[in-house]
Amino acid sequence: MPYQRIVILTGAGISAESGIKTFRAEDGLWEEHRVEDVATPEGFAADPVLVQNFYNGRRKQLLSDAVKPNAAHFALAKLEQEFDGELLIVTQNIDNLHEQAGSNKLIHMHGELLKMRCAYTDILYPIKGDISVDDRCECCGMRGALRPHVVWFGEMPLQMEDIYQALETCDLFIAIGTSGNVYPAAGFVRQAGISGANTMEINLEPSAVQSTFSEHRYGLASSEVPRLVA
Ligand code: BJW
Repeated sequence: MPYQRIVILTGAGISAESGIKTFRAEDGLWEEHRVEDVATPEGFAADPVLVQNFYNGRRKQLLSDAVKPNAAHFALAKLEQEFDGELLIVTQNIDNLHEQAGSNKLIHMHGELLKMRCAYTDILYPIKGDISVDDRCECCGMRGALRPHVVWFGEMPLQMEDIYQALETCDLFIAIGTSGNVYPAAGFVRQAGISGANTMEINLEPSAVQSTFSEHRYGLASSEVPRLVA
């Protein structure tokens, strides 16, 4: 590969073939729930039971035997192992399928489904099962202090400094399975382009920011990603 520094942004589309719903498809998560109700701090404050149940359901699905990494996740893990230069995956997904496939250099910019966070101390806790609003937080002993470790609308995504630093020095940027509707992630291609990187979109269909990419490959992530890294 004629590249030294690669940044790969992944979105819900890469996990779709693993059985995890995307957000904006006709049968997507936002068809079943109003975004404002389950993915904003205001929604959580108004109805914490609804929000905890929404994430409990998604956690149960992620932990079920039916959900496994697919060929696209495995191809990226293989690329990381075999690539001589630096490779960073920035995922918007809160599932752990990249880790399960073997990727190590990974930033979860929108958080992680299998962690909770104390709203007062920011201490993180791994979780395996359901969380109830009545559960006590270990660090402060308060009920209702634990919230999903996810980034909701209006909140700052995680590790932004690390991400922008990588974007400023990368020579290839690839976005996989993301609709390009949510910022700041949708703006990463522009930043990478300014840095002089080649930019490639891999998606089922043109994204909202498709015109910003220099290359496009449209199809299933499980076919296009292994083909790219072969
Ligand atoms: C396949 C496939 C297959 C299917 N193979 N492909 C106006 C302008 C600009 C910004 C704003 C604005 N007004 C408000 C904002 C900011 C706001 C925002 O972007 N709003 C927009 C709606 C306009 N953003 C924020 O609030 C963010 N914070 C922020 O901006 O802080 C301030 C800041 C300032 C300066 C610098 C930095 C920050 C926070 C955003 C948090 C998003 N949170 C969620 C929920 C996370 C937890 C959870 O999972 O529940 O993150 S929302 C949801 O959308 C989730 C996703 O990560 C995110 C992106 O979705 P994604 O991955 O693109 O999924 P889909 O469903 O949209 O698309 C899937 C794609 O895959 C489709 O295109 C399919 O075709 C494709 N596909 N199957 C290949 N098999």
